[in-house]
Amino acid sequence: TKDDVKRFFMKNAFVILTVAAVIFGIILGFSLRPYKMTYREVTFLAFPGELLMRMLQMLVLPLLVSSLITGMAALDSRASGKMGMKAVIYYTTTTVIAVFIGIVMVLIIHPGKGSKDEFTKQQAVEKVSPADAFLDLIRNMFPPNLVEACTKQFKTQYVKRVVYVQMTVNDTVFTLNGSQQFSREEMIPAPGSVNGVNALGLVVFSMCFGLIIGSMREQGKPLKDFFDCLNEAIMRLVAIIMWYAPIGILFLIAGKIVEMDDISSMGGQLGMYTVTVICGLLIHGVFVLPLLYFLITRKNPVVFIAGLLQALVTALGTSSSSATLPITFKCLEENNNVDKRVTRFVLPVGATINMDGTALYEALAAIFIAQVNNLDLNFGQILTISITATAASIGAAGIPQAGLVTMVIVLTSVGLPTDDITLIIAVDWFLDRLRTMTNVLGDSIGAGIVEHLSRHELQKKDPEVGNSVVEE
Ligand code: DAS
Repeated sequence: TKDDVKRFFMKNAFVILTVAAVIFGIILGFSLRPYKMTYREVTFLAFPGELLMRMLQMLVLPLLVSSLITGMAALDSRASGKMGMKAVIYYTTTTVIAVFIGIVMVLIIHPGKGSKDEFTKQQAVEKVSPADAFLDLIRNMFPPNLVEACTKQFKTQYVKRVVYVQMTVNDTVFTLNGSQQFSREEMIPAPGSVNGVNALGLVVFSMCFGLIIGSMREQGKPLKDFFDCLNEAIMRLVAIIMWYAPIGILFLIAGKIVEMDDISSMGGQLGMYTVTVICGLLIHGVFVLPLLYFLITRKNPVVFIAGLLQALVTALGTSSSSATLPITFKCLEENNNVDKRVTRFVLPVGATINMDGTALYEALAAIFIAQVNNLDLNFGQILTISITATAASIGAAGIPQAGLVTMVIVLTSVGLPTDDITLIIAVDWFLDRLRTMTNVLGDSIGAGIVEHLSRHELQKKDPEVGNSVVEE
């Protein structure tokens, strides 16, 4: 009947609009390609998409801080300790599985044929020794002071869209678009930094701060209520932005399709490499994660993933799991009814350090580069790659092409030429979107699994009525 259709449309409006946006974005993109638009015209075309990115990025840090603080304050230290342990075990397990899949796929398909002649060398990438990259990671967990964490601009330039014109590696000077000069800090996103701000530091601080407020009980209530209210206000802002998201995604995708190189320019090896990455991400995202969800929760993973469609498409459009975070919250809490005390705790941490897609990709790409250089890696080197790929994915920020940059750690750990990252940059804008979708899927399924495993603790305490039993 008419109101059935109306109800169906309202319930699934976002999904329908977003999928339609992707389809129209692709159609618009391919219909504009023959006009060979200039860089400026493409920027104008993608402008509505840029606005969506900025709106979401604007919300990420207040959302991350307020949700983590309220999430931690809602749980007592024992419950959050247990939940944190389950989350860390899930993150480690799925990331190791993802790395294993990446390595097996690249060894089986063997896309690298030991020659580079078909690749057009574009630019070199700055050498970063694994040691100082790791130190950066640890250092960024403890910002010198909160103001510094919030304001210290790492001057992070998203490694995206701009085409490297020439990069001299020694004096680490980068020239982009033929004019601006950027220093190392500006080009290599500090591990865990989002929008130029040290999200990793804020995650660590917010978790500790939230736990302390929770332990202060009545005395901490004003602050707990403040952050609860802040979180609620931000989520209402997200609800408004979600109506704009389909428009933004349409133009993001159209702009990208107009801008991308001719698919035919992708040489045989690069084509096979792309196929290998896609196969690896599909096995992990379509098979491993849903199976894990089903085995642990005994619930239908298809229904759970259908509720995430809006977030997955936003990840596809923005290629940033941090920018997608607000939408991921909405999908999990409203479509999949995951307990807020779990999402507020697991999602911000997951979006910052749990990146299965990135880990799979970095291990796979490193071995592909070895194959292209005709280097046979021994078991020890492959083990080193799997460890550094896991660490690099933890260090990668949830911003576009962060995984491409932290891959420098993986390559230097086994003495592979970091310049060869340029061989895969041509397809990275596309593969980044797929691995970001895998990252968001991994975080979301993690929230579902952690909620299921913590259902006993959660039943004892209900956030609506605080930690005490219901007043008579
Ligand atoms: N784009 C990153 C993210 O947002 C992933 C990556 O670069 O590997 O998750």
